[in-house]
Amino acid sequence: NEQIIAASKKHPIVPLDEGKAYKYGTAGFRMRADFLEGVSFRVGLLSALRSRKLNSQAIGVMITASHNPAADNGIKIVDPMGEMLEQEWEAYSTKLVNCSTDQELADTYTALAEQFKIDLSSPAKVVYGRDTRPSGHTLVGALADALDATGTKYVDYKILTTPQLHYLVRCTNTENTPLSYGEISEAGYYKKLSEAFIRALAGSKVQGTLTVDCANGVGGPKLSEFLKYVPQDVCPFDVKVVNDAVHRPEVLNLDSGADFVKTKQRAPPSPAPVLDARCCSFDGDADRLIYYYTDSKTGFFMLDGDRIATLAASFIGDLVRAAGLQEELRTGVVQTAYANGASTQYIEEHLRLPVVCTSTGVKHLHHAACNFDIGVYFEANGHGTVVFSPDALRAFKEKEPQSPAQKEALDSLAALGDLINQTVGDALSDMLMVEVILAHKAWTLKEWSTTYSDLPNRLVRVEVGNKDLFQATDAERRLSHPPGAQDEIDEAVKKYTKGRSFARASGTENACRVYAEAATRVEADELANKVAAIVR
Ligand code: NG1
Ligand code: ZN
Repeated sequence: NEQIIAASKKHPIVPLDEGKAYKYGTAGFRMRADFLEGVSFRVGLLSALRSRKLNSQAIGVMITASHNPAADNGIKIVDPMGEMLEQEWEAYSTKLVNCSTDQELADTYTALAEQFKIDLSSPAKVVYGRDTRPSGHTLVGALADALDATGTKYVDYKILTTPQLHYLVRCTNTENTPLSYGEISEAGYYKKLSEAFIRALAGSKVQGTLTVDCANGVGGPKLSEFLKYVPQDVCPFDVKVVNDAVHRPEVLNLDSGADFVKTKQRAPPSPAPVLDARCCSFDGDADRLIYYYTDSKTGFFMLDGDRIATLAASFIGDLVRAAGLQEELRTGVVQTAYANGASTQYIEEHLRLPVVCTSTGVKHLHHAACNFDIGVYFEANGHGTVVFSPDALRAFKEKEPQSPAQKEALDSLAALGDLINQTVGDALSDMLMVEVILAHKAWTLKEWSTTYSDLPNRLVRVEVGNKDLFQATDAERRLSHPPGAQDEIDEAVKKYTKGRSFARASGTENACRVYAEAATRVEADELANKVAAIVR
């Protein structure tokens, strides 16, 4: 305890304004970086406890603020299989971070250890990485001091994308087991992906050039590194990496990246859009992906998370049938209420696959996807992946094929199982998946975009006095509080053809969000405004 107190003095916590507290939110602790040094130290203490609680398995810590401005940063904890921290422990980290003195901090740490019967002399291990933000350097210093003070072993992987850190955590904890996930190194990640990419293409060729906007974040240098692992003679893959100025931290996420493209509904101004070029954008820590192109007649067209989910579900659904596994394996798609209604209808009626709707936040989607043998999940903002159950992975490798076509389908499925990051949404891995599917179908983005037409929709942010008054049920599609609000919304929605609308409190901002869709642009806007007025 003496050691913890002494180390903590070097990384004091910044008191917040009266009535405010630090909170482990949807994406861990996230705010202006100057507040985070003490937070990082305390997250180190918590990770050490969590590792000891889970039989000395390695815990991950990622330092990133994703698509947020360069002056922000964030800290989140990764559980042993590469999944998000268990929800109950979010509350313990919030508690530890909000201790007001070093003594209270040491006491709370000891009390948690006692509560969970943690042997503080047992081994503990933490692995961590950070994005390209300059503030990350100080934050990992504070983290390492906490790990030293608690006798925890650690590996500093330096600069990584968020999904790379998730990968490394899973590899570390599955080494030499039947669940082994890959070589425990950044190079191991590239080798696994490039090898699976070539296998999944199975001779199909990627057409034309792909331009990848990396939001001037960590995805740029990592994508360039990955490309060195793709032998151009075997597998020609023409990628133009743009917006990769990581040596200029002030331009991180500035007028670029997946969040810019999705919220502004236009291509990054730089480089100047080239007509019909196949383009995609990563976000600042490379866990979100959005595709788009600019057509000479119809202008900008975006293929977001909903489109990626439908593309993946359609391709994988066909493979499962071709492999004769449709009776054995349950395939499904998980979305949130923000998914365009046309995409849901397309999946249910055209692809004939079940759709599950969950609350906002990737951990909810991931969890629901794991209830399927093959679970495709994406948030509309481009964060998502496809998860395969152990039964599914076994079937791909062990089922006896009855024909060459069946063998081909099984091999493709096995390759996708290796290509698609099983721990978390991964822009690089998802991009390779999309490229494989487009190559197999010999589709351009235009052909992909004609599978269904989005319903016109509008998302508005409504400032409210106290957003906590707005409580939602039914996967956030209905308001239970304040009383009467939902009845008013229902009345408004009834008047519109194909109308759908809901309001909920944001989990990341102090505001409510209203979403509306309807048969026409005018109606969608009108409905959104009406519901916003009900909430305001
Ligand atoms: P909130 O603020 O709870 O709506 C937003 C995004 C989510 C998710 C989280 C975490 C929308 C409508 N919501 O959540 O999709 O990505 O941030 O980053 O885009
Ligand atoms: Zn991100």
